[in-house]
Amino acid sequence: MPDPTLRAADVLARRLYLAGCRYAFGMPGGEVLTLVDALENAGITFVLARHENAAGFMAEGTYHRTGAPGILVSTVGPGALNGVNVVENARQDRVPMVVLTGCVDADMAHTYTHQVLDQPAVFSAVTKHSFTLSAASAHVIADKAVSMCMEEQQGPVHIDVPISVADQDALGEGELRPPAIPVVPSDVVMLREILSRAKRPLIVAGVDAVAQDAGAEITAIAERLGAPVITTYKAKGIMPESHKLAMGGAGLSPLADEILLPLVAEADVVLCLGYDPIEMRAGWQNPWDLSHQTVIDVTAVPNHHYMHHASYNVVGSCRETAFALLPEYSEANWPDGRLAQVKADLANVFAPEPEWGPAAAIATCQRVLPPNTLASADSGAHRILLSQMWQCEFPRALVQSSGLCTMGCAVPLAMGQSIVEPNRTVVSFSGDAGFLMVVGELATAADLGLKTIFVVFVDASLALIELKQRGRQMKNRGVDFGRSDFAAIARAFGGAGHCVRSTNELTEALNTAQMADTFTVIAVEIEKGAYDGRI
Ligand SMILES: Cc1ncc(C[n+]2csc(CCOP(=O)(O)OP(=O)(O)O)c2C)c(N)n1
Ligand SMILES: [Mg+2]
Repeated sequence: MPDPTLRAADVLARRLYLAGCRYAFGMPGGEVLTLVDALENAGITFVLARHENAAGFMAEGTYHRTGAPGILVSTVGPGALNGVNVVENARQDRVPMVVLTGCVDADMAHTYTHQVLDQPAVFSAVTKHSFTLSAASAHVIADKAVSMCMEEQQGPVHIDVPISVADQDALGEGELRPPAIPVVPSDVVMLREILSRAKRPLIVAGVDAVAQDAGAEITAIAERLGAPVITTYKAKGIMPESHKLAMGGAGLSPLADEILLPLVAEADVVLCLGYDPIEMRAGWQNPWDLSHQTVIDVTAVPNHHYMHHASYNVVGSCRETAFALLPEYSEANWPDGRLAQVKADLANVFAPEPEWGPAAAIATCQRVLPPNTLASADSGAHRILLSQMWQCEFPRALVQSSGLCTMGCAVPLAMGQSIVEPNRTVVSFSGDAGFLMVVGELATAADLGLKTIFVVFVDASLALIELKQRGRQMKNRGVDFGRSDFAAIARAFGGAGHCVRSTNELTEALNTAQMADTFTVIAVEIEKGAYDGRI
């Protein structure tokens, strides 16, 4: 619960105290008076030095004897700049230091310039990270600053503190979240025991598991535990999706979340392997409750995302860790049929339309194209449906931009794969707007003699954005556009083109495309609003 008596500066000061800091050094100006007050209230002695640079070296001195980060306090403008030398020294000498500078409020900076300069830009160059304090996130910023400056390689972190923010009530949680416990190799035995004893273990795998090629290890540990595996879109296929323990991909579909998040909530132990929530929507912010669930997070890098927290955090190779964690026995005991039910529910909500539509088209492509097909997806409504439906039997079977979600990636991603494997079936799936962003690359496909199949979902709409606009009861503006003749465009660039409006026509077009000696564009004509209720 928020504590109404705490100012943002108090939250910051208390977190520094918890990190073991007992001294702060600097020279105050009017802009940091609240900060100095808060530090002293928290039990941190403020030492007045005669120059900010010397203050920074005194702070470093305390670090050498206590192990806690040094604290440097400088006021706006000249005070902040006087500290730059020692801050860069801390970066080069791996000294954990929290650098607090006063600054004018953002609104004021538009009409007031005295002593004002871009302090975050200055300190970004000489620190591991520069934050600007906000009242709502003071506890998060304080926690991140402390952990980031202490992580390897240790160094300085900067927090710019606007005058009025320091005084504002801290709106966020007054309590500080317990940090995940970093795990040392000897803890592996204890974690293996936790996994062995789990009654309902569950695995979440993400992009770093793919980058580290951890498919075999993940499949082995899932099978040993009888644990269902949910992946991000990037990690689809890390374990064959036809496997009875594979629950498919998740991330952007509220429909899938309705089925998968309850399963996560039922788990008693969650093992995250290379799972980076950068791909996930808001439903995956803190999807578990650490008061009664144990979460073991095996990550490539320390957690700076704060999308979720874990009970234990192993920073390192998820492949080697998964191998090391493989338990000898398992007490797992998911209720009979529960996992099969989840798979059935997912198949049901993402079932193809009986006649025609984007889901019927996706199902047809998967049925007709060979099992070793390489697919890519663009950004938009079609991509969410595709990612939920497309069954991947091996890693990288479906590639896409799911962290940044940029349009215009599917066509060139597919072309790059066709260049390396010219005789393999490679298919890209794009929306009509995303395809038009990169349509000129068809000329490159022609130059290179690629036989890539480009499927375009033609709905004359930025469907995903139109859905959101309608969902907010807003007028239809800037989301509709004309239908282009994509088959004719393909022919104009020297490829083959088909325009299809039924599963039969699509089947025929796919078969022809696989025998063609040029690239093929297949325009899948669908209605506006075709994704309603389907993603
Ligand atoms: C480069 C870029 N610009 C804008 C967006 C925002 N955006 C996400 S989906 C989308 C609509 C894409 O329309 P379309 O390619 O026709 O796909 P559909 O949603 O209709 O399936 C837009 C504009 C984005 N993700 N990337
Ligand atoms: Mg579209």
